[in-house]
Amino acid sequence: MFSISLVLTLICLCEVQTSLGHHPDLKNVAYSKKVTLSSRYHRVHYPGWNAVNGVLSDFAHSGHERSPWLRIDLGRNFRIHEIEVFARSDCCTHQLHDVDVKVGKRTHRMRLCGHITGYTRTGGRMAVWCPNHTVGRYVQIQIVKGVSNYLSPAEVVVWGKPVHGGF
Ligand SMILES: [Ca+2]
Repeated sequence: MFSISLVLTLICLCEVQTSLGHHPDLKNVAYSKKVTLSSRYHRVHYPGWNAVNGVLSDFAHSGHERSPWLRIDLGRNFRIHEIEVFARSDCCTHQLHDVDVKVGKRTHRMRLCGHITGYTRTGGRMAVWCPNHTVGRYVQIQIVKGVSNYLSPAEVVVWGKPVHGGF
């Protein structure tokens, strides 16, 4: 026999799974996927995986270079709707600025999904909405302005769904 509390618990769990504010068909398809950084700040700390672990208090960190990038391999093609990039929450918002967000079925054929101009606040969120019918396996963010930069996002969230329905 269902109790009211059990029903409420189930409703809450469903909301966590689908994330408030997004269509229920969409999920963060980047979560726990493979991440490649163009370079590493540290041999052990701040790996690319920190950008897809669902934790906003840690971050991935590239080395110092002109146009550092971070690429997520979603494992297979998804229909991509929105991509959110969260800045690190402890400091250094200047390390996340002027970013190209690209999506592609192959790493050498990436298309621009959107561009983020300027900076955000500490711990802030930037987002781009991809053109309709954007499909891809790889998502890449890259700083495209300035002579020398670090790239240190706390999290990259990719809202997508399977190309042919069903997870
Ligand atoms: Ca993180």
